[in-house]
Amino acid sequence: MRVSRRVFGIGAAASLLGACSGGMPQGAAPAPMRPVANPGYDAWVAGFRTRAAAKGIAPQVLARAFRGAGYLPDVIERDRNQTEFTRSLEDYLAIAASDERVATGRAMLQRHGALLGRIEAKYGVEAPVVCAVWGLESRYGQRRGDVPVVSALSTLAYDGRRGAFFENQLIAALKILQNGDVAPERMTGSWAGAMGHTQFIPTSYLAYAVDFNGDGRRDIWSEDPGDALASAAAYLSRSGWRHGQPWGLEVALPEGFDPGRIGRGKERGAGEWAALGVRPAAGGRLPDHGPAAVLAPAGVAAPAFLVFRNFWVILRYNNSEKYGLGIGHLSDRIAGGPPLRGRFPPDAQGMTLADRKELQQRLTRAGYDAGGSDGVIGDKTRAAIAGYQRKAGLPVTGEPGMALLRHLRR
Ligand SMILES: [Ca+2]
Repeated sequence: MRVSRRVFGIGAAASLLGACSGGMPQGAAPAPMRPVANPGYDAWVAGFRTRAAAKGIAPQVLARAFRGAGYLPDVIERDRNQTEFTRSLEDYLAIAASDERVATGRAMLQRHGALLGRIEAKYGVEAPVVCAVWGLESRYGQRRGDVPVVSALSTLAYDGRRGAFFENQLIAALKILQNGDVAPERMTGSWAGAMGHTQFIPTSYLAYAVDFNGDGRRDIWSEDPGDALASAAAYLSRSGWRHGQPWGLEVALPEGFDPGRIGRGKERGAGEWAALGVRPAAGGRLPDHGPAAVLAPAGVAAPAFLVFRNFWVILRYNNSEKYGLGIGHLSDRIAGGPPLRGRFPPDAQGMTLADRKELQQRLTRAGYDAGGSDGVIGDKTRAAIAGYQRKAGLPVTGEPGMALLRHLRR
């Protein structure tokens, strides 16, 4: 059964948003979502009960699942404001493979080495790759989500923007409850119903989740990450992952490389790419792992990648090239690899990543909370800029720029 999360469109996105120091206050967990009265929602639930019963959900399961459930306006608010789609590859990778996420990933690889080794032996997915999925999806279990899944999914199904999709997810969630894998009050997740350490949506859970520790329940919600990490490996394995093969690697494109050769569906062998002047960014010879595509999502003047079969397997988990590169690069870093060698060109404000980091560092030193210095300009950095501009008597725009950086350097 093929389960794509594309229609869903978040997956890593939700956790990345939460992890973005420049974009969100760090450490400050958002207030828990509370249901509000909504007669339209109540009428929808009444009709849904009939449809759910027709799909085999027992009345007592339905009754228990909806006890205390309700309409969550914050879920709709989140659904309408998904900035993740517009993040540049540079910002995305800066967040996905931040120093902190890499360091924690290396620590988790050590701490859970035995478990990850058993998972690799059973499913054939390398420990750093499973660790990277864990890191991107939930910050290694720190952001598993505390939104009640039945409330979230019923709110989105009632709202109707993608009503059929979310009603299907809601039915799947009720099947999970009916199976007895988890109690309703423990079935929490992201605002859009992605659950546990590896942020499975309910249909993915039904298709791929496994009971790795053998206690009779497929528990992806508990502190113990074993079932969840094995479930992610099972997902990749059944999507065609090949053990011992890399996802891809960063490459350097030759001067004048034809952009028409870039992208999925334009695969060539390593020898052909080498003949066209494509080289590993780290030097040496291109490895040969079968048909490979060149990707350069930020243009030929930015870091480029040669990707193999396993890259497209990652996209079965979450159908986004940025996500695939995020998982691939983070897994390489967790395994001890270096940062990207290529540089991204300056952004629309003429600033490089180094400029943006310096801006955040100088704002912090000047006493403003820029939300860290990851080089990603988010709400906190903009607020810090506005505060500095106000104090300095500059026009208050909240926008970064080289003139502002020069002002801070004085
Ligand atoms: Ca279990």
